[in-house]
Amino acid sequence: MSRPILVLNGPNLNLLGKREPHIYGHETLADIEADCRRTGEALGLAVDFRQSNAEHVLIDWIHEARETMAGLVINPAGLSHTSVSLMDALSACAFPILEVHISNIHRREEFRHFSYVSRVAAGVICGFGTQGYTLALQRMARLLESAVK
Ligand code: CA2
Repeated sequence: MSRPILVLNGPNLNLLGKREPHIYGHETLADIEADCRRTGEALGLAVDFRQSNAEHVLIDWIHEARETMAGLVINPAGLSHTSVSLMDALSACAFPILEVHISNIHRREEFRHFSYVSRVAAGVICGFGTQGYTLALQRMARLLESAVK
C-alpha cells in the first residue's frame, strides 16, 4: 500500500468561504478537501487533508509525515512569511514539498512577497484560486512517478 500525500493548511484557513471572498473566493476548506479527494482518487493518490491554527501542531505533523507520507502539499498561510521553524521542519523532509497560495501573494502587500517555505519547496503555485491545490496534486503525481523510474 503506497503512502498518502499530506495536504496541510495553516492558520485561519478554516475561515475560507466565510470571510474575505473577494480575496479567497467562496469555497470553504471542506470544498477544497472534497476537490483534493476527487483528484487524488483519479490520480491514484490517497490524500490526508488537515488544518491547524497552531504552528507547533503543523510542525509535529510534518515530523510525523517524514515516516508516513509520500509527499506534502502545504498552504502555510501567514506562517509562510514569518516562520523559520516551519521552514526548518520542512527542510528535514526527504519527500517533495509543493507550496500553494490561493491568492497571488506578489500582487498583495510587500510582506507577503517573501516565503520561507519557498526556499524548501520543489515548486510554488499562487494566484490560481483554490484550483491551486488540485494542480499541486497533479504535479505531485508526476514527481512521484519520475522518482520511481
Ligand atoms: O493566498 C493564500 O493562500 C495565503 O496563504 C492565505 C493566507 C495569507 O496570510 C497568505 O499571505 C496567503 C491567509 C489565510 C487566511 O485566510 C482567511 C480566509 C478567510 C478569511 C480570513 C482569512
